[in-house]
Amino acid sequence: MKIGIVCYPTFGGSGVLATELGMALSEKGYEVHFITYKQPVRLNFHPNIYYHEVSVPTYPLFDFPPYESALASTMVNVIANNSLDLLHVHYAIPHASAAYFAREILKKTGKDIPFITTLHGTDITLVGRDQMYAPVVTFSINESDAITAVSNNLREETFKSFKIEKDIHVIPNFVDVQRFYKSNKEHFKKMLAPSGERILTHVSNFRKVKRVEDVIRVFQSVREIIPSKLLMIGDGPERQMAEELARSLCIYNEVRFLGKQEEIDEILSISDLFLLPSEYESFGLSALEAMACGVPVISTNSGGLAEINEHGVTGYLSNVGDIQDMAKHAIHILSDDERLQQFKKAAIQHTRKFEKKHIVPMYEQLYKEVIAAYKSKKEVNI
Ligand code: GMT
Repeated sequence: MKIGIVCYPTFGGSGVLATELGMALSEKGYEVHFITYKQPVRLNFHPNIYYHEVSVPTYPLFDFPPYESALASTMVNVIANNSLDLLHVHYAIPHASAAYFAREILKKTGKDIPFITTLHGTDITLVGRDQMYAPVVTFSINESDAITAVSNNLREETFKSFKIEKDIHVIPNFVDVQRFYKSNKEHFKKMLAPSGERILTHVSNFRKVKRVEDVIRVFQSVREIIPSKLLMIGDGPERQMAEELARSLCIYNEVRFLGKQEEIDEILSISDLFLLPSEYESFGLSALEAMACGVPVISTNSGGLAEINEHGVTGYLSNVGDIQDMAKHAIHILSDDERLQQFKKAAIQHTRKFEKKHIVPMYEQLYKEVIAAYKSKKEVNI
């Protein structure tokens, strides 16, 4: 089977998941064609993987270069030239509408193929809900040959916010446990926490929805009781604010801003606790990756987080903005070695059901069903 994958190539969760999925499929013998404007960050070489770059020619007339048209045209060319069987787009905007456009263009040549849209979160909850985008998002989701969402919560949110006329399949995100596991990096830990301090970690794209200010404030309360260090991984619009806050609270020396990192698994391996106080997470892939490395999670209870973080078992859930509650739970876990070990073990155990080997076959099954249904629909229309 030949599959086209369209995603954002950046450090965001949707791009990471799409890349991991494409790599997993290529290892299983599928031919996978990535169509993006830049090489996805986690994309490794594999003989079954092809990468097609979307280039957007500019012209002085264009204040806004027409990316969606460039993407749709690239999709048309890649599908036709490589005889793809299916297109799988991750993140609705503008990937689903570009896929619809490409499919309709290809119908004229008889080379059209079905497309699946996977909803990831902010495409529905933030961007998608803006009335500006609603007509196009609703239409292109409904025109998809199948729709998937990464959590039950996102499925419900989508039905609440848009007039969706089809079912939405829930296929949760997955983690590659060959890469995300607790490895021995004690020498590295000693460098960052020379006096045996506990290490708390946050990974995100530092957008407002992540509430990075809460990360700093929770850490401030924890370190008053427990000697600890905070590692801030990632970059984005709220980073400067977070750095200034850490300075103004006089804890800057205890906080390391490490920027974007590719070897996140190594950093997670030396971490004792993961903080994710987001306003909303459809899923929280970064928390799942942390748990796979044996790191308990302190998160909010918003969105799909309760579907991956089990309260009192793999970590704790608090209301959005309840810094005191999050700090109380963090201190509870970190203040007792035995308890910390118990949470670490439970975190690893809990990630088992989200392993790549269980989730990727769910996509494979859907691909087969969608291709078969599309073929028989085409035959009826001939
Ligand atoms: O918010 C991000 O970190 C980026 C965003 C994206 O689309 O790239 O992540 C969304 O998709 C991830 C993968 O499915 C989910 O794990 C994140 O929870 C989700 N983010 C939000 O819902 C805010």
